[in-house]
Amino acid sequence: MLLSETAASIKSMEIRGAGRIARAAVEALADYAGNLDVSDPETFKQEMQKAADILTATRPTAVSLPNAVRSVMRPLDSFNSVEAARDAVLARAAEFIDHSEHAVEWIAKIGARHISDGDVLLTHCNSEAALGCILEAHRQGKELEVYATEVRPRGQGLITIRTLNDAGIRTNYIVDSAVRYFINDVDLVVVGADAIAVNGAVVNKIGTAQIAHAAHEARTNVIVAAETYKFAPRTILGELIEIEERDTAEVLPREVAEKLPFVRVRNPAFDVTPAEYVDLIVTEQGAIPPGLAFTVIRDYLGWKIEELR
Ligand code: RUB
Repeated sequence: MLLSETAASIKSMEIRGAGRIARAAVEALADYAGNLDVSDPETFKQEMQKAADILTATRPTAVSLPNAVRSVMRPLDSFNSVEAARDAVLARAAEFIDHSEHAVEWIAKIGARHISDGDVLLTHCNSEAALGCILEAHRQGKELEVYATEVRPRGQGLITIRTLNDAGIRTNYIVDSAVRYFINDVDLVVVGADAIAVNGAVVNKIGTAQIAHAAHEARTNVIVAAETYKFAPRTILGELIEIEERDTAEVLPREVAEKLPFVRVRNPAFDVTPAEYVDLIVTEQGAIPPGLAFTVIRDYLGWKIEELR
């Protein structure tokens, strides 16, 4: 069944990156809705909610996931037949996937405007949106060089350098801790996001905050490429974004850790970059300073403070 397979693949990171996670979850929900054999709309809604809960529990930090699920589930309250509810879910799912794919293309076009001919860029982790900007700038004929980090412990930098290499972009592959050593050679940092809080703070792969700090110190600009569905509505209420801590065996093999009883291995997958270290957030609706995060949550995600009380 696509639902449990997708949930397992997201959890194991076979499907990863906030945008891809959101699209895979929506596809799984649509498939589940298409095959759900129940006769009354209330049961349909309850079963869909259970499926949605399974998907949203897979990775807690990527806000794209609950935002995507919510946008597909939203029409379910207003139908009194299973067929109508099913059609609505399928239509919303198709709409979300189409929007998401176009959003990445728009972000690439808008982001590329902020990349100049001759720029040396630095990117961290493997972000479809961030790489989209770099690839688009390259397609436009801008001469670029990129520093790409390794991304301990899961090594997503390898996916990034393969993509950059395939595009023929001159790339330097460095360990995460070499960022400050090279930061003065870098003109612009381009990263993605798993979540953006109402105050403009950006949650992305662990290490992003250190990179942004080094960039801030070196007066190197930092741009974040993120679809509007990565903005976290519930941060309006002061809710914090949960940072996923993954299996410690990703960092240190269990047989080594077992012999070190006084050592506790920690493995947070994401960190929070304060808004003051971010110069621009490139969304599919345009590039905004982080201070305008609330307007995205209100105008594009449709969340109003008065409805959240
Ligand atoms: C991926 C990561 C990416 C964002 C944005 O972390 O931090 O920078 O998800 O990616 P992980 P995209 O590998 O743990 O999923 O732009 O592709 O949505």
